Amino acid sequence: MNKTAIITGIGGQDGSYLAKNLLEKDYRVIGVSRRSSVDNLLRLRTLGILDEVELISSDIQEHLSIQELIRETKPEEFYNLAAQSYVVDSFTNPLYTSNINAIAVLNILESIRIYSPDTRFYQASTSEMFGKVSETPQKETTSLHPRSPYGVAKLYAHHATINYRESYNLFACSGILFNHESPLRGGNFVTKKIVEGLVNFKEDNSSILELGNLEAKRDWGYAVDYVEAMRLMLQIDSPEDFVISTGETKSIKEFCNIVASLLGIDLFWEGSGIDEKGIDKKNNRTCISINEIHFRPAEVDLLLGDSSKAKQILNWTSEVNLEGLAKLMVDFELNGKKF
Ligand code: NAP
Ligand code: G4F
Repeated sequence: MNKTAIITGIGGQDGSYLAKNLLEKDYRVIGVSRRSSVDNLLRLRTLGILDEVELISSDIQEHLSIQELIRETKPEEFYNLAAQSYVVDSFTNPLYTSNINAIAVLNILESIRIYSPDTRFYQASTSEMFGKVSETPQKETTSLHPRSPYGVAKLYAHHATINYRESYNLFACSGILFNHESPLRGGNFVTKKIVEGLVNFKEDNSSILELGNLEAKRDWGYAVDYVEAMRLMLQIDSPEDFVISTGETKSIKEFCNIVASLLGIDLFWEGSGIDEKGIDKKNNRTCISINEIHFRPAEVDLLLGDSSKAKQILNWTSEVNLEGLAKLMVDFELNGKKF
C-alpha cells in the first residue's frame, strides 16, 4: 500500500519540492495550506503538481483542526515545514512567530502521541539555532545560541521534538538544515533578492539593489537536494537528528559577485560600511547600495555545516554547489519566470 504523508507548509519552497519528491515515489500527499487572498499555491502550480496533492485548508495555529487531521488520517509520515520563516519579521512579530514556530509544533507532537503514535515526524529545524557560533564547522553536537526570536522559537520546537522522542518513544527527528535556495525561493531572502535585483539592473542599467550586511557568511545549498535528506531521515531504523549542509561558506558580497559574473556585469566595490557600493565597471553605474534598515538587531555572522553524519548514515550529500545554484536561479529569472 502507498504511504500517506502530511506536509504542513506545502505551498512553501521546501513543501512544494518535497511534495514533488514524494509523489514521484507514489506517496499519497496531503498538504496543509492556509487560506490566502493571494496565490499561495503558485509553487505547486509551477511544478505542475497542484492537482496531484490533497489540500486541507488550515492554519497550523488551529490546534483542534490539526489534531483532527492526524486522528483521522494517521499518516505514516508527517513533515512539519510550516513556519514564519523570515528572520527579519520575527523581530517585529515575536509572539506570532513563537505561536507558529514553537507552540503549534508542540500541538502536532501531542496529537501524534495521543492519536497516531506510529507516525514518523520530521521537524524543520535550522542552522539559525547555532546563532552566535561556538565552533566552526557546526555539527549535531555544537551548542545552540540563537540570535533572533525565529531562532529561539525553532530551538523550542527542536527540543520538544527530542523530548517527545525520548519520553514517548516517538519516531520524531529534526533536520538541522543550513540555508537552501532555489528558483522558487521567496523574494525577501537575500539570494533571490540579489538575483532579481541584478537581473533588473542588467535589463535597465538603472535599478539599484539595496542590501544590508554584506559580510555575513552562509552555507547555501539547493532545496531539491535538501528535501531528499528530509525524506531519508524518516526511512532509517531509529530516529536521529541530522545537520544538512554543503560544507562551504560564502559571504553575501561573494554571492553578489557570482551572480554579477553570470550576468556579465563587471562588478567592483567602492567605499566601506554603509557607504559601500557595487558599481558596474562597463558604464560606471551603481547597481548595489547599502541601506541600514536591512541590518538586524542581532546577526548570525558565520554558518558553515559539517554534514558527515548524514553522509555516513543517510548516504546523503549535497549535489549542487553555489555556482550551480546561482546559475539555476539566474536562468529561471532570465526566462521571465517570475516568482
Ligand atoms: P517558506 O517558503 O517561507 O514556506 C513556509 C510555508 O509555511 C508557507 O507555505 C507558508 O504559507 C506556511 N505557513 C506559514 N505560517 C503558517 C501557518 N500559520 N499555518 C499554515 N501554514 C503556514 O519556507 P521554506 O524555505 O520552504 O522553509 C520550510 C521550513 O524549513 C520552515 O519551517 C523554515 O523555517 C525551515 N528552514 C528553512 C531553511 C531554508 O533555508 N529555506 C533552512 C532551515 C530551516 P503561506 O504561503 O500561506 O505564507
Ligand atoms: O536570506 P536571509 O534572509 O536568510 P537567513 O536569515 O539566514 O534565514 C534563512 O536561513 C535559515 C537557515 O539558516 C532559515 F532557518 C530561515 O528560515 C531562512 O530560510 O539572510 C541571509 C543573510 C543575513 O545575514 C542577512 O543579514 O543575508 C544578510 N542580508 C544582507 N542584506 C540580507 C540583506 N538578508 C535579507 N533578507 N535582505 C537583505 O537585504
